[in-house]
Amino acid sequence: MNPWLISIAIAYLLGSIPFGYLLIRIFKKQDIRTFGSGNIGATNVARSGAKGLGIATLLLDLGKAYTAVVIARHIAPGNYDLAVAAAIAAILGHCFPIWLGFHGGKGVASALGVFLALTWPSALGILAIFIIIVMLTRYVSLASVIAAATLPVFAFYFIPLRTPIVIAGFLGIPLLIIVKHHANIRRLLAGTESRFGSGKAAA
Ligand code: NKO
Repeated sequence: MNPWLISIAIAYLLGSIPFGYLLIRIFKKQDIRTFGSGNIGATNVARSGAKGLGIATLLLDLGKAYTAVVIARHIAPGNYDLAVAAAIAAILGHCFPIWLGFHGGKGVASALGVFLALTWPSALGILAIFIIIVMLTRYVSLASVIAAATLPVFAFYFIPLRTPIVIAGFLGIPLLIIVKHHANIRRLLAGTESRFGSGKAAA
């Protein structure tokens, strides 16, 4: 079978596993999409009161995306374009999962996973920026948007390849994350975004 097809299919399917949704469904018998921001990501799972499940969601969403890229690299060693294509497919799976009517998460933890596998120094760079902004502002969404926006700066410094797929992945994934935060950005501008740990859940 074509290595591109199989890598992209595996990556999409792995990415589309909605861990936040599943953990809350299984352990709390609730639908996370009816709570807080309505997002299935780690932040909203933690916001719902399930701190441990929030951490589990972060690790599982990160891990599935990391694994998708590692599998692609095993299928076609040395083919960085194919690894980036698998990264894009994993993020699309997370953001648009077939199982939830294509209404998925915002891609933050998953993106950290794929970039750890593709260019770990860049991933550590955006993680540092993310942590600093959360500590300063307690807005996870603001930290996610700014970390996403700075990813291309790190990536184009650390990685040598400049093919169309690499450029599409390293610009397209951050762009998708920012677009997925459109409601958060509107709340940030209006001053109504909930701060992490405040107990307030913006709808
Ligand atoms: O519920 O809309 P919400 O307030 O939940 O959630 C907004 C939030 C959505 O994302 C998440 C995942 C949170 C993961 C938290 C820690 C992971 C460290 C992230 C490092 C930065 C990666 C940035 C992406 C780069 C392309 O935003």
